[in-house]
Amino acid sequence: MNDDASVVDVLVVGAGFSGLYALYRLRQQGRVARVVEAAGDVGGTWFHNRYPGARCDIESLDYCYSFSDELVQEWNWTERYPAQPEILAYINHVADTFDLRRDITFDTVVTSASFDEQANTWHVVTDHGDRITARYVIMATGMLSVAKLPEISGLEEFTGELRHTGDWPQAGVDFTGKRVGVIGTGSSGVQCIPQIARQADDLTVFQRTPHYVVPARNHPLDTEYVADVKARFGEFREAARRHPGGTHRVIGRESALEADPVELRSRLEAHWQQGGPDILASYRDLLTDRTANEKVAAFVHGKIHELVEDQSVADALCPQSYPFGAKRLVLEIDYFSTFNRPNVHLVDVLYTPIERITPTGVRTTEGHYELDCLVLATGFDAMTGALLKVDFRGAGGVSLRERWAAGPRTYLGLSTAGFPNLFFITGPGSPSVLSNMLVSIEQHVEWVTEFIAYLYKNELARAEPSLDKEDAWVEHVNEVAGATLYPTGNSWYLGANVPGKPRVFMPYIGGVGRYREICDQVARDEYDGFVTSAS
Ligand code: FAD
Ligand code: N01
Repeated sequence: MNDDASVVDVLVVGAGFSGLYALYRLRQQGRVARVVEAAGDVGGTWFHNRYPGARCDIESLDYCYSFSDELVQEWNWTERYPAQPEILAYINHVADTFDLRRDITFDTVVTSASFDEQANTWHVVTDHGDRITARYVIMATGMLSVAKLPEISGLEEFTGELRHTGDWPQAGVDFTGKRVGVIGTGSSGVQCIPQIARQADDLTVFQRTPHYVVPARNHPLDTEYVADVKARFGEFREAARRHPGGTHRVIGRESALEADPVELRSRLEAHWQQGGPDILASYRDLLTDRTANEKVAAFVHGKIHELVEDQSVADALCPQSYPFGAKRLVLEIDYFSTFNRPNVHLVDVLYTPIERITPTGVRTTEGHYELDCLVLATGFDAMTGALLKVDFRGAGGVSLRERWAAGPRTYLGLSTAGFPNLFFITGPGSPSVLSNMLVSIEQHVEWVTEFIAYLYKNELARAEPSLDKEDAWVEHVNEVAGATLYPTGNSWYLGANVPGKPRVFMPYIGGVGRYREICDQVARDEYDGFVTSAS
């Protein structure tokens, strides 16, 4: 990093979808901005998660930027659910088109940041010892960017190839002729297992909790459909902005409790055939009423038993311990049929727990599995992981880790009291991971950069949320979550996958459209809830 870069108006951490758009907007506003990125290039999630089968579960025409009509018109998505290489190519295209790389420092990790109350600036330090002074810091560090290793002893002793899906090598991994093990059957596991099974000699899947999995029914996009959406893209995206999930999912108004059994089955079957996550919204009460939820759960269990030949394996693949949709619903391509292959074995480690990793494989209470490669599809320290990896010291030297010891506390998911001039993109307390992230990212980046422009225009040097507004928002986020079945899911939404992490439901379930209205109203009310000052 050169000296000119060490004093900036705004430091953006992370060069995924969020950080790139933040840089674009800040430049447009004439701000001196710099992005620092741990990876060697742009892409964020789509740079790091290159495992075979990695793919989006939001449709491509929704999962893209809308800020530039030229970009919308010139880029042609090829599939309903784009695969990782296509998404990464898109992000690279964006970085090239808008010449973004010249303001990004790669291969550099922000490690600490302390707020200087005299100067109202952040002093930021990187792992290379760079020191950057910034009036504002935008954390575009991702909600799913800190790979989580499982708490299993002996991991470091494994002498074969050990890989985490969230930190996949750029050169790829060749499984040909190998005995492979996969630990984890969430979205990443479900996506990579069929691909690895095709290549490897032998695949053992170590499953602790089965996830609810429904068909993706991915397909090439029809060019006429793409042309039609592009012709009315403004209106198309506006509908997503006002939608609870930031998509175009049709939300059922009826109750599953009142539905005639034949009608219920035919509606769920239609969703199953159409593929995608919309089955979650097939009835209005699936995520609020246990009995309604059990109807769709029973339907999915039936499908698993049809698709998997060995009925004891089918039984093991049926989730029983939490409601349908309370953990992120997973889309599959050839997942269930993979368990019909002779080279694939399911080990139910709920009943025969993993005791340890050995130099040559995995030992469960039942036996030892010899492996050449072990793939950890074990998820992420989600939502707070990347934020708390940085040693933030706010006003009065208070540590963010200490302030959030009982769980993250934010106002609107955008900012936290006591840490002035610090903003989060899709942070805890916002719709974030429960939404189409591209809609939420654009909304947050636009809101934060507008706020920064407002602060400069009004010669204000410091802004942070008031404690009472923050408390009220946290209470609201909890209250809305408490009215649903989500908190019963023992998921990473709650931090349940990280031992010792406080159990707090982190994303805001109130809906993307409603949330946008709240944020817009706050801005119209001269950033109500933020305490600002000139010096
Ligand atoms: P990220 O893409 O995570 O980028 C953050 C960047 O910050 C990373 O490159 C990281 O290296 C960098 N960084 C973090 N900490 C530091 C630090 N201290 N110093 C320097 N750099 C740092 N969302 C959807 O809406 N639909 C999907 O279908 C979908 N699929 C997904 C599939 C996978 C495999 C995963 C893991 C996530 C998926 N998501 C999906 C969520 C996805 O994370 C977001 O959609 C989006 O890509 C997030 O972009 P971002 O820029 O906010 O964060
Ligand atoms: O991680 P996960 P992920 N022993 O936390 C298991 C997004 N995403 O990377 O449930 C044995 O969901 C764990 O078991 P259990 C998406 O938002 C999207 O798959 O804790 N098993 C679980 O099965 C997603 O939700 C896509 O019992 C252990 C698995 O590891 C999020 O990222 C694709 C274990 C972790 O599942 C995270 O998904 C990929 C242990 N010690 C990711 N520790 C799309 O398709 C953990 N597990 C869009």
